[in-house]
Amino acid sequence: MHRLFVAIRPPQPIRDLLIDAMDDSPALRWVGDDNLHLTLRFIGEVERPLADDVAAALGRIRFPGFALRISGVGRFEQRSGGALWAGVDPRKPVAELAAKVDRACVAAGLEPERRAFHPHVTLARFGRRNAAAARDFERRNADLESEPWAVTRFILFESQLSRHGAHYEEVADYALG
Ligand code: 2AM
Repeated sequence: MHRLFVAIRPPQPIRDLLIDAMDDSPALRWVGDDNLHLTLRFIGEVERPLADDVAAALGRIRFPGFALRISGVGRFEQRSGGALWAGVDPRKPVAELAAKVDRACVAAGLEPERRAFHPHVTLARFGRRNAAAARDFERRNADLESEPWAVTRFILFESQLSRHGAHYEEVADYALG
């Protein structure tokens, strides 16, 4: 089985800005440089033939390149804990690309994504007891902003889970424009 997702990878200067914003709060489990990305579609575990069909369907997507910037930070909270993330602006082209990616996944045989799409780059995860540290970070970094960068491709990643955390490998990449 292959655990797959489709994402945009911000370039190094943008990742550097995100890493610079991370502090040494032990309550927040920061994401490493290799794992910083904006998920367009989480696919989950699929067998090889379906993975190949998804990769082929993604290759048929035609979508123009666009500019994106990091803008603000936010939080997802669940009962077990949450995630701290950086937002992006504008959201419209990312949402349109994510919708196309979803349609390609459906054409390949996957169920459509039913959850609302909230474009974000996860920066840290935290346990329920550490939500205050996440709120504090959010308050201090409300005006986090980057220069715009040109989004010229998107990537199919395979996620390998281990005791040491998640490791993401590029399986294929797709040019925009
Ligand atoms: P996250 O950044 O908000 O945690 C690989 O797991 C990527 O897919 C992560 O960026 C993760 O989002 C995203 N993702 C979306 N839905 C997921 C799910 N149900 N399970 C695991 N990861 C998911």
